[in-house]
Amino acid sequence: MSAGAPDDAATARAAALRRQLTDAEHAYYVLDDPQISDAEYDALLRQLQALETEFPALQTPDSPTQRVGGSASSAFAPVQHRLPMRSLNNAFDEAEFLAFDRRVREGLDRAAVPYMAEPKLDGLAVNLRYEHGQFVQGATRGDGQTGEDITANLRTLRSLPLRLRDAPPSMIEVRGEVFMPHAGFARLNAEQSARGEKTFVNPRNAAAGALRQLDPRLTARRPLQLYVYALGAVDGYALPATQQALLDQFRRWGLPVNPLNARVEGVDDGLAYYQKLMAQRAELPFDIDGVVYKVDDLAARDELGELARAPRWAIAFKFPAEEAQTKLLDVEFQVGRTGAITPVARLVPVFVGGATVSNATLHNLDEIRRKDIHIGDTVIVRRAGDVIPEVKAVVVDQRPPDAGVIDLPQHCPACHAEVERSDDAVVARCPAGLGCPAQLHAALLHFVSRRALDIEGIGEKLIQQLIDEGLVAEPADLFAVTAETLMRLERMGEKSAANRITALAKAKHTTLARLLYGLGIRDVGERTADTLAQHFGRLEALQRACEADAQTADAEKDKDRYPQLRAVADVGPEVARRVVDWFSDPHKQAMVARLQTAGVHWPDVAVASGDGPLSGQRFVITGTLPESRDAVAARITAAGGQVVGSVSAKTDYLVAGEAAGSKLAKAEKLDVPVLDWAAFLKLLDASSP
Ligand code: 5U1
Repeated sequence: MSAGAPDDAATARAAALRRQLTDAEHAYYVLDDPQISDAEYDALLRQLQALETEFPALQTPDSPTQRVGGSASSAFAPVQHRLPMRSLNNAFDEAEFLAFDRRVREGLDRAAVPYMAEPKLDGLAVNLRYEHGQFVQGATRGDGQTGEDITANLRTLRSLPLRLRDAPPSMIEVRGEVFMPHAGFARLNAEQSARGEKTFVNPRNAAAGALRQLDPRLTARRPLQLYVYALGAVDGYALPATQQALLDQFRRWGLPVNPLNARVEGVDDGLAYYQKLMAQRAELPFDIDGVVYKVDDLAARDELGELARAPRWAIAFKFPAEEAQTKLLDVEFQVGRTGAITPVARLVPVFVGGATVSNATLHNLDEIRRKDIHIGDTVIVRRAGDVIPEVKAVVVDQRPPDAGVIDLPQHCPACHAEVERSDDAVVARCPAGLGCPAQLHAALLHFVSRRALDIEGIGEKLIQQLIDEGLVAEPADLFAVTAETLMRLERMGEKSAANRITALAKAKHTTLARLLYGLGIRDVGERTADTLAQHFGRLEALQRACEADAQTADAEKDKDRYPQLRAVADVGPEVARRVVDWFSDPHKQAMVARLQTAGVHWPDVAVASGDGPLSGQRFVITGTLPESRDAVAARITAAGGQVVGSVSAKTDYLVAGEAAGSKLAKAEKLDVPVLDWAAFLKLLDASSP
């Protein structure tokens, strides 16, 4: 190692590396436009570290190598805030939000007031002080007057610039929220449990714990992020006119600002923003618990003034709580369509996420052990959007002494067959198939469902009665049900019974994809069913392929197993095995034959000929188009193209209609060309001879 002074080349190289690394951090956290991979970033950082070790004189306080500095301390020094860090008043419903807007409009004597609407992050508020562009101090909110000095920990956040860009004022304090995104939280908890350490209940607690680490090296390992949203004390800076302009200025200084922030013109616009954000909430990469509305015009804020605790010019309109505490009364086991036996929590009813929840899924025994759930525990229940409620965590220190251990049952709770356990003993399965009333019930419900045979008017209760009366033991039996039977069982009127019989008759004319989905083959969802139908075109072709592939089940090499099924787009070895096993079972073969005898029929699907103008091209169809999905697929296959269910890097085009959702987002992410209806017709036209 050289202890001498750095030469010009080393100095220039260190400066270039520092710039590259800082630019990469800025691109990633502020512009949300990563320029280099994590591995490249790490390699550059190591180069800079090596240079700085060789020539310590090259080290600067704002070098990206200096994020983790100093040693562990025993306490955080108090920081007196130069301006109080106020909190926000809350609105818990629309009326309270409208009342806030009324007060603001009356206070300002204006007909409508524009606001900046910003997602309310569920993290920890911090105050960051920059002097002459350098980050010099970071503090928690504390009681609003006095916080704690957590500078060393905050320096480890790569989203926090150590030096501001673009001519910053001589002294400025910015305020924002430190939070942990979901992906990092999941990774952290997985690492914690792999090490046998305590997992965190939610990202907020994990973020709080990370910021309060006495050793900044520990904070540095926690995936924290920052968004800034307000100004504290400033010297030498003339305020812009609006919050929107202030946020733009923050961005120019290189500070990270939430891209979901938006200016709304008044309450109606504000409510639309709230609804839109709430709908996106489950898919966002971080937790939010509402929307903050701030009067956009900064001069108008002065007119309105502040109360001791919170400003008059802002409000947090909270989302309904998605988490609540309750008690786990018992665990019951439910048998699903494929025989999987899943534990379900019976809870003291609790209002959460806008609904009363008294049952929640516990997934499997592995999950129960990982979360350390016992009967009698106080648990945190989560319900987000349409997602099934789940027990997220246990409040361990409230566990009663007689809390009960949960174990899988030995026998199926529905048919008492001895259960089969997976090798790791965490999943139990009832082996009785349709002989188990619970599996039969679930299988029939699936068969009649909207995306399968779509038989209207046949619901859970009726199916249960038909099973109880011994009238149906498999899907084909449904077509033998008569109006007289229905009128007797359900005590329904003649007209209603006739409607159901008509629905059954109508459902007999179906599609191959719907049938394959409706059969309930494990791992064959709607997309796979569709892909299988497109690929084979006829049921007999699929059956023949399964027959041939069954001969390869014991092949030594993985790649020699199930070649015909694996030739289908999106079908991997596991799904191939499931499909081959299903069609090789004589009982299942007979079941399909009986459906055909009962009159269930479907047209053949045009199979990609492979030699049309679109041959070799893979299409995905999504959204509402002027023609039915089947018709669009037929156009594609007629031109030699292939229709697959899901968007991947191998997809050539996404044909997207109105209200396209996640597939469109994925295509855009993967740079898959997206065709609207007009562009699709143009492509077909251009391809036709
Ligand atoms: N997005 C956002 N969150 N949040 C929290 N803005 C915002 N403003 C706050 C708080 C406590 O306080 C204002 C009074 C600056």
